[in-house]
Amino acid sequence: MRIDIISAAPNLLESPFNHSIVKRAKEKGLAEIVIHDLRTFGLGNYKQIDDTQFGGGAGMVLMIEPISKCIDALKAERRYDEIIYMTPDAKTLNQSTANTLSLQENILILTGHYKGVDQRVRDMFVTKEISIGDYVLNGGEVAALVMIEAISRLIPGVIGNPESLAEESHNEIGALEYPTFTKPAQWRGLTVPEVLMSGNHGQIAQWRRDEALRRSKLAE
Ligand code: 6GU
Repeated sequence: MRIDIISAAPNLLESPFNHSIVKRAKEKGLAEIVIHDLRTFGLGNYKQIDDTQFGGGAGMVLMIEPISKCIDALKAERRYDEIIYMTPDAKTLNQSTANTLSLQENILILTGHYKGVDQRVRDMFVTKEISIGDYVLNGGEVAALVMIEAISRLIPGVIGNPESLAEESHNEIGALEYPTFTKPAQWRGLTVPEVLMSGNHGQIAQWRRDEALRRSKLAE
């Protein structure tokens, strides 16, 4: 899978891609992530990328021309399955969306800054708009990182044991994960549920289902 990101703050993005699960996906040749500095496509000597909005009002708006130049150049190289605009005024990312995106070949992510982008960018280029929750971040970069981490670990082959994906929180049954324990069995008087040390796999599975459901109810 190839992920292109267009950003006005590219240095915010670089470090996380060289660590963690995203790094693993890159090293295995399963994900390629390319960051494009919007400023490179800026207008004039000052490489302008934003301007005040028509009609007045606070905040600068990212202009359509630098963005269109960048997107046109990328689209000339390959076909994109989705062109995603990260914005708080969109549908919230969930596990199902992450799953769908993890199966795509090429996605292009546009991260907004300041007061957003010229609406015509959204109308002309963007095929999907995604938020990561009901709060406002200063730019879409951190939101893009969150989404890319959620996607990367789902790309087939990135995680060694796919069972851990099927079992984890927020998969299709909607139940949260069951509680987990490791050694020591006793720690400052706190013990581990007896059933987990019983060796009875049927009872263990039943206990885990019950606990997962109990947690899901508590989280509702
Ligand atoms: Cl995608 N962008 C910004 N700027 N703020 C957000 C967001 C995105 N998702 C939640 N808050």
